[in-house]
Amino acid sequence: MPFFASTPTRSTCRLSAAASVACLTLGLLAACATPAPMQSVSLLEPVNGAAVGTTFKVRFGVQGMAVAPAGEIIKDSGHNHLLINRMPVVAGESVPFDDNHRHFGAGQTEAMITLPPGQYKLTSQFANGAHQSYGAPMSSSIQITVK
Ligand SMILES: [Cu+2]
Repeated sequence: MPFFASTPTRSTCRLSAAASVACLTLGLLAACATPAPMQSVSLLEPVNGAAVGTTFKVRFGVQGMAVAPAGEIIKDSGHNHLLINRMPVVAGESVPFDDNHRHFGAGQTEAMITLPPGQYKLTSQFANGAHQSYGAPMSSSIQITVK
C-alpha cells in the first residue's frame, strides 16, 4: 500500500516538472514569435546624409541572413536590391525590375551606381531567391545628395 500511495505523489511531481518545461518552451516560442532582432539590413556606404559624386559605391550590410545568388528559395537567404526613391516592397511581393529597383542577383554585396545630380532616397531591400521581398523589416533607407 505505501508503494501505491507514493505513486501519485511521484506522478504529480512529474506533471509539475512537465508543466514547467512546457511553460519554458512556450516562453521561448513567444520570444521567437516576435520580429527577429538579429535579422536586418543596412547601407554601409554611403552614409546617411552623404554628398557623393555621380558615380559612387554602395555597400550592403546584411545581418542574420545569408547572401546568395538569385534562383533557389532558401530559408533565411536572399540577395540585395537598391531602391531609388521608392518605398520598401511589401513582404512576399516581387521586387520590380526597373531603373528604380536594381537587383544584385549574383549575390553582390557592393556595386558602383551612377545617378544624375540631385537628392535621393536610397533603400536597401533584401528579398529571397525568387525576388520576393522580405518586407520593410529587411529594408533600410538613407538620404544622399549626388553632386
Ligand atoms: Cu532580385
